Amino acid sequence: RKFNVAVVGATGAVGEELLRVMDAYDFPVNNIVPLASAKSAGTTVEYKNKEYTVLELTETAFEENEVEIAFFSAGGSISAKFAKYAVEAGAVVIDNTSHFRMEPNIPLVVPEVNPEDISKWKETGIIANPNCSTIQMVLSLKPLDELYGIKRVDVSTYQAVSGAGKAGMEELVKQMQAFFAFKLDESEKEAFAHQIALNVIPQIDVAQPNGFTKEEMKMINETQKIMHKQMAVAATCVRVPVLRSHSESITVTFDENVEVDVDKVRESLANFENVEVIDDLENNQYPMPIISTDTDTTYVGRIRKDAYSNNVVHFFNVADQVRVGAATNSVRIALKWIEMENDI
Ligand code: 11C
Repeated sequence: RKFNVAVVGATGAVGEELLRVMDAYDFPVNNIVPLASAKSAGTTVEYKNKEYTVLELTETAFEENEVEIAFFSAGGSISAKFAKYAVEAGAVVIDNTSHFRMEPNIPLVVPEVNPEDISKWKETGIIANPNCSTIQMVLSLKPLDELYGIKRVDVSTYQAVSGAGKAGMEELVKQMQAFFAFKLDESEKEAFAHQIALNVIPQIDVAQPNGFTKEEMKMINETQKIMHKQMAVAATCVRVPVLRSHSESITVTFDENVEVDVDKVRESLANFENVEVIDDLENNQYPMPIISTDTDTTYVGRIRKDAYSNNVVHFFNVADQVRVGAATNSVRIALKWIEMENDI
């Protein structure tokens, strides 16, 4: 069975990647329906060497094109307004924005971690795709929670500019070009509050009343929802001048009586689906953004036991923000949904 698939936000960084990932995964496509704002309508996108004209996103576009699976990646306000029309047309919505994530009756899914939650899609017709920095973190937390039981997670992120879409990537490239032309002007910035070239910015998204940022609260709340566990999480999210892979330094505190065996930690991570361990410090081997970029794998390394507490382990992980953190996770959700709900 093949499906009519809409991509809302087809001309954005994630939309374009969705088409590439669907192609790579041989997604069962009957027809591609690329949808975007009136400004982008009429342009074309490519899927499997065939051109598709981008259509304007309207209330009736899903019904008119008999859409069965709708990927949304055009910002929260677009999902808020248009997801219901896709659902009314009979489609399952896989939403890559933060708009529906914390609604109790909407599943928030990383298929390797909580595939069982997909079955809840029937209640609303919507499945939410988590925030990119949450996805790569829970992919490494799940095997460790199964191994020992996690009590607390402390994470600092090093997030790529792709998290701010094409505009973020263009801003870094422009500022680097200006730097090498001796013309870098600190005032020339739009995507970020400060110059990002040759800098790091310890703020992603807006401030919250508790002193955390919205991005940090997403990592806390989404992790608890996906893991079905009220584990303590503290996050510090930082933007770095990297193009499209997020990195994370993670400290996990297990239940009090646990004695961490680093070999077992390494083995459980290495055996987990779509996670790969690169961990040979003496030979300078560890995960880095240049390794994960353009891959569908979350890489983990620098695994070490805490020097003071037996129940604490530290490690570093990286993953491609546009793929693992967005497009690939959405496609994996859709493939799991097809498998679970369509007896294929
Ligand atoms: C960033 N994590 O790196 C953000 C981008 O909730 O889907 C993704 C925002 C989201 O800037």
